[in-house]
Amino acid sequence: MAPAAVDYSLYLVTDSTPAILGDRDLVEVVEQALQGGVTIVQLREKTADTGELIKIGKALHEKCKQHGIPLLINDRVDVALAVGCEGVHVGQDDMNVATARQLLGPDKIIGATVSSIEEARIAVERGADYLGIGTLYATNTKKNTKDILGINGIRKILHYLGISEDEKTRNIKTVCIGGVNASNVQNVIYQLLAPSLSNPEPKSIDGVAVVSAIVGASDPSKASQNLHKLITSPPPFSSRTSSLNPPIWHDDNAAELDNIASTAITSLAAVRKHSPLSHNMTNLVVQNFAASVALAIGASPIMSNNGAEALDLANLGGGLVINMGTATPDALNNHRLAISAYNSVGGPIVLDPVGAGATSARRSALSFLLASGHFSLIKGNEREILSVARASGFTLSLPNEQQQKGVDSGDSLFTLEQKAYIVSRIAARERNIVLMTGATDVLSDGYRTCAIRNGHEYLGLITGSGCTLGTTLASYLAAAKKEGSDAFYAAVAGILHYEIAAERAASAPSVKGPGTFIPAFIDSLYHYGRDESEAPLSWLRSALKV
Ligand code: TPS
Repeated sequence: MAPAAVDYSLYLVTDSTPAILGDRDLVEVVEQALQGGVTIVQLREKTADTGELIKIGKALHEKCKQHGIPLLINDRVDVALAVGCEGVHVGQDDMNVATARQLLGPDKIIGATVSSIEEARIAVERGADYLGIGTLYATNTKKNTKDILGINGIRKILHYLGISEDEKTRNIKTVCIGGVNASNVQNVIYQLLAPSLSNPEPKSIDGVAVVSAIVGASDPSKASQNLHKLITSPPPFSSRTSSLNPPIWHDDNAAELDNIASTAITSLAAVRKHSPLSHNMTNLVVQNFAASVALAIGASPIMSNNGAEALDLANLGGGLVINMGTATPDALNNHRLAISAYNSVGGPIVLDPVGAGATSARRSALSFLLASGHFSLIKGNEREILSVARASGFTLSLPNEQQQKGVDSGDSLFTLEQKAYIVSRIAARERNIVLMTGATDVLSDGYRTCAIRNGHEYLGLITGSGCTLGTTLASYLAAAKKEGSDAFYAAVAGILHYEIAAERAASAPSVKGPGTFIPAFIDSLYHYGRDESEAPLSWLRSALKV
């Protein structure tokens, strides 16, 4: 088999330690994995004698050949030669790739473990056919790994390879490894796919390599089959439109305004029709207010910070808001459980990285959350979104930036064009929607970017207005998912509902300031769109400030 023709998509690496294999026979476990659909196998035995290793290698090679799947041997070129299999995989402490190539010749497959750009550069230069990039996530299978790279670390190496002027470097095959399993594999691949437009990373990952998710599974065949299915089908959270509409920069684009107004009406109707669950993991300070807002817009609130019940709640088809207001280790653990629960059923998640740039604990909490799964929408003020940009791997340096104080946004650091650039680049990279709030809100899904100038200053003078915008957005996204409609327009519709209601409440005769604004705002959220049944489009059209 020519090295270039190899399918790296589901790469099995074996392990005979009792903690993973149990008392089962390795050859049988690999046979089951082959039946389940693994596409390449590596025999990795750190303790067996040479004779024993050759024996297992030959047995595995027979099985692999029956399935037309290549077998590689970890570290041992001599064993690969004795077995007559398709190649070797070498780690940083093993024989170097150039020597292995000399011994094995040009037709065998040689892979190398790399955890940095420099290691990747050297492995390609020495003639590797593919790179095993890791460690992605912390794993019990290999504790002595130098680096936990996370998605961003993998991206940096892919970026280096993808922009190279050398064709061999650009075309090198890659898999990532470390802690990959059924609960995160789709997210991993999704986040490491090169987007087709606004292409921040020019190179995609070619596959995932796993040890314990298959060898340690009670049914290795089913586990492989399931991983194979997850790898080859789009993740439930990928429901984005494929139409590449031009950016919505318009004060004067009447057709687009009508489109926004009419989708705002249908999105609102969908929220009221489905009354989706709005699951809030949020601060004690805002729970009461968030529940009232959810009820007023037509959703069904539940305030639960308990990760253990997140899967049951996710199965009810609603949306989740994660508010990073209290980023304690306990809270983060509950968040992680909830993220994987909602990701597993494709339920929308809104991340509100409150005060993300303010302390180093919050910065690491944000990185932890971003590494835990996929968010449908990330919303925050300028400084929070700036922290998201950094945590997502962008290097941004701004001359006049001060450290963030508290959770208030302070004066604007950016022009509108800069804001649009930042949100669209993060959205393209995270493959989601990013909203930067402020006097002008800017949101983008990486394809379309929109500025909204509705809202009222009183929103900045009450507690929890940011959090409850998150509540509103999660409800709109959940309703859009039930309808199968466009999440970006649903997010625009949610923002309009919230901000136009605020404008109306602020001008009510009873409102004298932020205190009296709160009850009027809840009334206004409730009445929004109900009193205008005669001409729904015209009232919205006149209220829009996009
Ligand atoms: C293709 N390696 C890095 S992490 C890890 C291993 C074996 C353990 C993953 O276990 N890339 C390739 N082959 C290798 N042997 C390595 C890297 C080294 P789990 O999936 O249980 O987390």
